[in-house]
Amino acid sequence: MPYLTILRYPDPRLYRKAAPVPSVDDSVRALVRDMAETMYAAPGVGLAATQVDVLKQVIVIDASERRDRLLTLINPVLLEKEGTQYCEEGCLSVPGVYERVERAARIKVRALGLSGESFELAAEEMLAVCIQHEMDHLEGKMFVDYLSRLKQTRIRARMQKLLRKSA
Ligand code: K2U
Ligand code: ZN
Repeated sequence: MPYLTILRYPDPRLYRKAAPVPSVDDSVRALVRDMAETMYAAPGVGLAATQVDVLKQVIVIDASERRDRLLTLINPVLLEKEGTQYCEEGCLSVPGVYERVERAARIKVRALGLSGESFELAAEEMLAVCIQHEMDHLEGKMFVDYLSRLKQTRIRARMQKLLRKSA
């Protein structure tokens, strides 16, 4: 399967909410495979299905050093969050933009894995940031939405200029 196309901010499709996956079947596993290939090639640390124009609650993440530990979260639910941390974030849908965002320091999530099994995961530091970032994507929320209006305006103009250049 060729790499999936990643939607670019401020594409309105990035602001849609993803629907729960009714059953983790082969089509969902094929989507995960294609998303993972697209994420590794970008390269990125995570990718949400919304970013590839698929409104399913599916996230792939690989925050490992050797890029060999793929984490798949299907229908993720945030169970607990604690503390705060500030981390410089980027987004494959907003290339070249890195800004500090406040996130919960520690989280616990419940999700389904590739076999449809339910699991719980406690995360902190970068993994917690990435999971919150990707779960926002499933809600149709972008990390730039946490920034000032002025910064959002400047980033929007920069992305539209980038789009005109590549057209
Ligand atoms: O959602 C995405 O576009 C993937 C992000 C995930 C991410 C967001 C914030 C912090 C870490 C990961 C991309 O991986 S953006 C590239 C990146 C990688 C590491 C750190 C910052 C940005
Ligand atoms: Zn993102």
